[in-house]
Amino acid sequence: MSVTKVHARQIFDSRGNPTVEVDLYTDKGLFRAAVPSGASTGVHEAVELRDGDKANYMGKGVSKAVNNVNTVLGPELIKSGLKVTQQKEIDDLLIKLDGTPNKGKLGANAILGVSIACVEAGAVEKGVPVYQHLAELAGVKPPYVMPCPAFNVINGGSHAGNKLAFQEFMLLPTGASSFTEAMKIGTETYHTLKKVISAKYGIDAVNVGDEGGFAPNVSGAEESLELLTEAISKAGYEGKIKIALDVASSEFYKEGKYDLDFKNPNSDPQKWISGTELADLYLSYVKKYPIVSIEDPFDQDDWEAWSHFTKNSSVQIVGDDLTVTNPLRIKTAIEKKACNGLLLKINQIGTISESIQAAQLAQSDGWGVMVSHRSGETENTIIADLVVALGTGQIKTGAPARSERVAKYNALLRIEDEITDGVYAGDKGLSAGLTAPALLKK
Ligand code: 2PG
Ligand code: MG
Repeated sequence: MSVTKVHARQIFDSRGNPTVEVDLYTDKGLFRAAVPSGASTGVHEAVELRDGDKANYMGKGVSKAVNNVNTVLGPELIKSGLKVTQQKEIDDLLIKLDGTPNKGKLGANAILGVSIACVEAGAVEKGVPVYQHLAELAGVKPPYVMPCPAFNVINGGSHAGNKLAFQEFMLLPTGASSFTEAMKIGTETYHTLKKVISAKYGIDAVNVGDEGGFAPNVSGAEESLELLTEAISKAGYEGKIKIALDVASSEFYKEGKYDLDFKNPNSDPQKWISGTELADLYLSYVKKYPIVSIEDPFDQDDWEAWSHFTKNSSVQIVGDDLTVTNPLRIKTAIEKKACNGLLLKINQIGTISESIQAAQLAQSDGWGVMVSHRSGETENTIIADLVVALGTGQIKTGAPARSERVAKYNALLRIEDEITDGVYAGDKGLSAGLTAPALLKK
């Protein structure tokens, strides 16, 4: 069946900023999608169209993007007569209607809302779950792989009002036997961490950041890693939980150096460190702590530092701001051997078909692929379906707290409950340096 009506409106994300919601109708009913939004956005991401009118919503209104759905994308989609199951053709049409390389005319936020709503409608049209529809679109066959969750339990960087420069400290229950057990391990350790932090720093240190992780005023990464280690051991999960970092270092790259005190307006430029010094820090952490993955260790255009580090490290090195889910940037990263993991964010590229293409391009070079939320989220859970569909075995969608984060984890619990022949990824989705890009589907 084809689309009979499309209507977009402005709603709000988890940070209280406006975002786009799309209602799409077929004769099977209403299908609704909402679009997430980042804070530490890469400069090469597709354009999130904001009104820019400072008098309203601090310039963050999305009435233009909403209008683009209501007056261009929706009417043209209806006119095309495409069936909702023809996702690739639909996404190609949306891309063509925009006509720019970065979706700057109509907005990636407008386009993605329509793209997701079509996936939802397509699944119902076929009478299958969304993850199955997506797997069919991607050409991935069962058995389904349940991902290892990456719980972001300590928040820093641009996501928290503490001094910590590194943005995310994540717990990966790789030693669980199922996604359900991973949730048990993750939540118990999260609550244990809360006790550890409040005993050390007082109860005001357990306030949470944008992604539901704690945001204590620790002095730096090492102190955070110590807190994680203590919580893991107190919770009784030593060996079952590995650690991943998202440094989001583009946020503190200044004049060719890295400023670990970037939230201090009086930061001393003498103390900013080079890429090589930062790499040495990472290597010392990897030696001391069970770290298996480091995201955005260097600035989004500091290619040389990336290639050098990836060559010399034994853990998964994930491109986020570097690769922005964009096949062109991923190709360059493959050529330069800049990383061996992709962070997959659907709103960085703007359609579901291009997101699938990005994942498969990365996998073709043996990379790991971690499907990801944004720091500004909604109750939409499409990424839970997407990670199962792609079978990449890794998802990060915040701490196991705050409903916009837990909505995705809960969706995965439902999927695990439903599928009978699924397998839990554990650490098999992680690519590890040049040695073990263990693609689950191979
Ligand atoms: C990241 C994300 C999500 P943001 O850097 O990986 O955790 O943050 O959405 O702010 O870019
Ligand atoms: Mg990131």
